[in-house]
Amino acid sequence: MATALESLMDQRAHAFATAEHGAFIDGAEIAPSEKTFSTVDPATGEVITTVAESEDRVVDQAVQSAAKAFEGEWGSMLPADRETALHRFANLVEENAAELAQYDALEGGKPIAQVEGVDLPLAVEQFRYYAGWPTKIQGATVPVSTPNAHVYTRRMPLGVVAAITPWNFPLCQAAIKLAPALAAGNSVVLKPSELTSLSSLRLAQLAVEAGLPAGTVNVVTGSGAGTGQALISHPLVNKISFTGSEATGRHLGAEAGRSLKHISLELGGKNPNIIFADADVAKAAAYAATTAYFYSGQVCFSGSRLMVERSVVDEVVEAVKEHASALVLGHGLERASTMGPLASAHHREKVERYLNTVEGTGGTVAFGGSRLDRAGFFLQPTAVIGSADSDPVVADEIFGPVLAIQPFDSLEELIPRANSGKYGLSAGVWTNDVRKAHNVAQQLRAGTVWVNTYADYNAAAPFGGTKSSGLGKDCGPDGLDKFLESQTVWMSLA
Ligand code: TXE
Repeated sequence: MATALESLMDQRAHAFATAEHGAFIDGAEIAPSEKTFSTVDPATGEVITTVAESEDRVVDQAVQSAAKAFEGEWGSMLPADRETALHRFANLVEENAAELAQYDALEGGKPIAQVEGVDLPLAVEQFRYYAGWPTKIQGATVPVSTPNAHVYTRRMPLGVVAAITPWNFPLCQAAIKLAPALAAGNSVVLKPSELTSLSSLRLAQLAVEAGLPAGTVNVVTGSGAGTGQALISHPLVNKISFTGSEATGRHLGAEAGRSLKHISLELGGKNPNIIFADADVAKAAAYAATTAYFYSGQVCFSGSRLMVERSVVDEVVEAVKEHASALVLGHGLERASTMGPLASAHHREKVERYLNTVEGTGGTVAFGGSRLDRAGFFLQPTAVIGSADSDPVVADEIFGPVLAIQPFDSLEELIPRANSGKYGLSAGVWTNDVRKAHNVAQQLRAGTVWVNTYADYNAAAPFGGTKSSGLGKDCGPDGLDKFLESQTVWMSLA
């Protein structure tokens, strides 16, 4: 196994990936604690290495280190110097992109070409975009109706941020949290998913190399219930920034309520991608397939619910099937792969449980639905058709390569159906009628609507959900704002 991996990775990345790892605190990785867990290559099921399950005392050490940086060198750094440090950080992520990409391709089972082409540029873009902000964070003078008063506000960082990330975009999600949190002047303790620790640990090394003072970025590895829980309940943590499941998001929200911490949540989605008959159907179908199977459907804004005007359903299903059959399923580190495995054995079983409900509830598996006859947690690209809006395969976030296709007959019928789910993260609309496009976009309860495109993402454009998809936006000024708070100063001029 070691030999097979060796041939797929460069020497440096292989050595880092297969070394034992501990938490990263105060500028360096510490020796792994007594309690460790194994990380697994999802494309083979084999163990990659062991990583520390950071206990309460290690989490405390990381939070204390972040608090010290916030109250010390990092917190007092001039805005222009913070910008310079963040630009250096962005440059280092870019310079080390080829290495970083290997960690997410290995642990996440993601096709390496896609990690290099999508995740890494998005991560660099986050650091570059937010690196420009520190010198532009401004308060305001306030026109109060009080005689002889001069009132102004200052925008201030929150302090120590707990950043908790999932396994589907490990490096990218770390960047989406670190870049605005640091630009605002906070320090961070990052807890990556226990499935994907490597890129976050390497990112912390690059932060130090970029000149961020020790303790500004710390990483605690470990489980959600152990390490994660210790982090979110630590009294010195003032803000929780979370991306992950709805269930964990609700749990963290309750914890934030108990201890009065700031919180932002980017949770799941079941995103209606709507194709009208007057659209460029071939283009719409190609995008529909791409977004449904990209990273095996393990994307919060995956176009996992495809609603198609009835007259073009057959054409769309045929085109999606053709695209699916052209996908090359394989190890993330093999360049020919265009679709990888699911993230874990446990997760594949969950996806399969959804598939098992289809036939009993009136739906049909149009194609796919089986495991591959090989090691690893692979599942064929799959489509189901004919399931009702309330069926689990349509209503729930499956987070797998399972596209639920549903015909519709009229605009009047479509809107309430598309809005019927509990999520409201994103949606797609395909039509050549510009009035219809705007009308539908405005009626959809979704944080982002893409028209005649899908899944575009940029650090400058706010992204985040309504309803059960979360609280607060990533990206753009909104993404920065949630890491700041106002202080109001009243001064008497009498
Ligand atoms: O998520 P969890 P899981 C959805 C998707 C997927 C499902 C489960 O539907 O099938 O969630 O994935 C940490 N205190 N999304 O189980 O458990 C955990 O260690 C502190 C959508 O991986 O929410 C990890 O770092 N932290 C999503 C992170 O939370 C805790 C992306 C996410 O894990 C914790 C991923 C606790 N008590 C999954 N419990 C998206 N929005 O893109 C867990 N964690």
